[in-house]
Amino acid sequence: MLFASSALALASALVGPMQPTVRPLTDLERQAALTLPHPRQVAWQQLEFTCFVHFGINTFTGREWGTGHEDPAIFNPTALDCDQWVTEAKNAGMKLIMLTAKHHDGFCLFQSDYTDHDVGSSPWKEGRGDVMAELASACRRHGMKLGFYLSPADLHAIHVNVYGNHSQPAKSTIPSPVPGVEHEGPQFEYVVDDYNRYFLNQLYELLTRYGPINEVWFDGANPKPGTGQTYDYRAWYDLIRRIQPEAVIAIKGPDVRWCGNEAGQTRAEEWSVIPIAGTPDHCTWPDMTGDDLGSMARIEATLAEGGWLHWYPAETDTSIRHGWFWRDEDQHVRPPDEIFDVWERSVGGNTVLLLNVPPDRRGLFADRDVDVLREVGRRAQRTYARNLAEGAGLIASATSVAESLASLLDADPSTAWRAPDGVRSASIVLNLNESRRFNRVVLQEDIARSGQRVERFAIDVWLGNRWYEVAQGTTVGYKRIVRLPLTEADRVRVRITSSRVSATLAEIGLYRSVE
Ligand code: FUL
Repeated sequence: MLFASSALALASALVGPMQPTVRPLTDLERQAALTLPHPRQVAWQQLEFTCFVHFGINTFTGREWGTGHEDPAIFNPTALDCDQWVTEAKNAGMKLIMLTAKHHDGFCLFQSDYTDHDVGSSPWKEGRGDVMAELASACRRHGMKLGFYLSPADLHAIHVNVYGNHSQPAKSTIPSPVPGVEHEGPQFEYVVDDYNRYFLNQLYELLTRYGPINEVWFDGANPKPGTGQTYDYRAWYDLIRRIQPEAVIAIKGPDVRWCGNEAGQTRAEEWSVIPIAGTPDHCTWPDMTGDDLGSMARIEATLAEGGWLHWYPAETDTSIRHGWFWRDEDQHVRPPDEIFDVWERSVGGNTVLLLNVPPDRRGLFADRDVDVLREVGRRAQRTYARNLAEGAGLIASATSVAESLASLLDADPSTAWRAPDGVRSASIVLNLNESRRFNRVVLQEDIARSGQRVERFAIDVWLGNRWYEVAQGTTVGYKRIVRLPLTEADRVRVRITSSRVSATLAEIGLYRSVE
């Protein structure tokens, strides 16, 4: 259906010329616009689509949360092949794979010197296998980035009296000495209790043995709260920063925020500049599940109570299956339409999509999951292969203080068009030279240099002899994908109707979806 069809044309409004906003700049607004990401957060955001791999003891019991009493003998994948995971993830367009190195049950998919509850005690490869090592070398072979999830909650460690044992913090060397094991790498000292020492030693193993790590993932879930165990997050973060400073620390950490649900829902307005209570050094990174996390009103209220502004972008984590772990042949696998819808809303909603694909008992992505991944990758690739605005003539209502207008079509989000300070609304007209049919508009901001500024925008098309508004939106951030009915026009106008400090955009794209 073309946009020009009567129902939609009637519903759209005639849009008049832009009036520049003349509200004076406040310090708070400046502070919000000047809150910038760390380079490691920019690099992470540019990954766009990443893969979670839930695999472990639960794969062999059919449970979502294990008990910690499982016998390592049940872990025995018959055909584990990390090259298959990485190849399929790569074909889907994913740029990082993150393994559940240890889930809440405490069983480790890597060879740990600090526990027997690991792959070393399993029959898989006669106890000499290491899933993290196999994944790391497959990632190296295929140019994929690597991350790991190390569950803070650990039921097995409760059973062996390491977790929640009320031990006193003691000065501890990391890596702690182990009889018969030579440690050659750097050493660190922390004053920590038994579980935090165990956890730091495992972090050390994961951070030093498997090459570059780009994401470390901690959650707040705990199947057995109330043991009195506390986590020394500051020591954990310190160790990660010292060994792998490029790695973002996600969820229960300062670099990447949980989107707030596991269903793939996204916010209409997604800010990466977030007001937090107190300073980042003392923040405990609580779950943030509300609709409004970063409006100016919220910033004002939080900062009035002594809060801080922090670049804290969202990650949308959801599973391709019903449940995080592979369970059985009948387990529901979400169809490509649904996953592609999540992909467009999350990648195109200023978040990174972390899609979980759980290997089966063979240690392979199952055929049904692979089919979905391939189809999602095909649609994303084909839909967004060619910007139909390429070569368009550009006219802006405001002069530019950054690079020229041409940077809007140069496929490089690190070059941007930006109006002078105080000009918070502006419009950009694209003259396409000929009629083009499109149903996706992609907008981007240069987050590395201008942070996140756009608060509201609208899109108009020229039909006959006037502009019709076809879409409205709120935030843009790293990337906003606007979905429209199929529209045909030779002139398109992007109006930024409100922004912080100055209107800006780094990229504008027009695309047509491929079924
Ligand atoms: C949660 C865990 O409890 C789930 O089992 C799963 O790992 C999910 C990604 O994080 O906190």
